[in-house]
Amino acid sequence: MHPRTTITPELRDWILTTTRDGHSVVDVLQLMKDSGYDPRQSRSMVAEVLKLPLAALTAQPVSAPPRGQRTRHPEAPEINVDGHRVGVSLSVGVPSLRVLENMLSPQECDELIALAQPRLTRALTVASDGSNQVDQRRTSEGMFFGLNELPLVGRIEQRLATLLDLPMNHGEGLQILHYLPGQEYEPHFDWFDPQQPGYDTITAAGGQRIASVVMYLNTPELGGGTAFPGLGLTVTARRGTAVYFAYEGGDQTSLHAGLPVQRGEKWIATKWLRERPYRNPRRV
Ligand SMILES: O=C(O)CCC(=O)C(=O)O
Repeated sequence: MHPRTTITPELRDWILTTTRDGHSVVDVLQLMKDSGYDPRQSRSMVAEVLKLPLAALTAQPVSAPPRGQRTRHPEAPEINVDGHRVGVSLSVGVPSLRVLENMLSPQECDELIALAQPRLTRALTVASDGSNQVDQRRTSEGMFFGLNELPLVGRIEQRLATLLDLPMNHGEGLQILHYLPGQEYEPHFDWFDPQQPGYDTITAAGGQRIASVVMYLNTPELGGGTAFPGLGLTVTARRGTAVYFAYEGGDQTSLHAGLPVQRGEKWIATKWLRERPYRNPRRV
């Protein structure tokens, strides 16, 4: 027997809407846990609302998946993602890193650049208090698309979601960056430092970042690769290719940098993925 629970109409609606929106039962249980619900009671309530046998939920992990395994790390040399063929040309174990060929078609790259160009402003970084700041370490220009803002953006977001087995709404809006000669992004981590005062604000929606995908929209004439100093690895920026890497907060191996462009220009689209569904009210 499991404990008797009272399910309010609001909670019933929320469970139904959240699962219909594409969240897994594990997500729902985690969100309830984050809101202070007792995990045993949550399982009973979700089982009742979704008319599932309680045993099916008890068998599921209620806590987050093991470190570094929240996204699927693509393994096969070539993967058919909803009719689009993505190749894996390089794999690293720690951090989990893949170089993905043909992540975007040449047309998709050109369209993203054309759409972003009129909306570019100086790229910012997230300050320790959670605000956005101008930062000498990041000298490019950029812009954000809202989640699923345009059919093209939604199609790319869905491709990433399928490839990495993570619902689309765990992604922050797609960011486009433009670098000119000499511009760069000095070595940094994409995860947020739990010791920083703004950590709770930054992670209130979506939790910690868990993976990044940097997609190259053009091929700079020289320079502009993405370097991983701890691995002695530089991923060459080539149109349509991407580098995906997964990490946990505090993971030192994911240190990376956008190297200075030496000749030509560099365009990238970056997707940051969160541990839970993310929605930025300012951008979506
Ligand atoms: O420009 C690059 O190659 C890397 C970009 C990057 O690290 C970022 O946007 O977080």
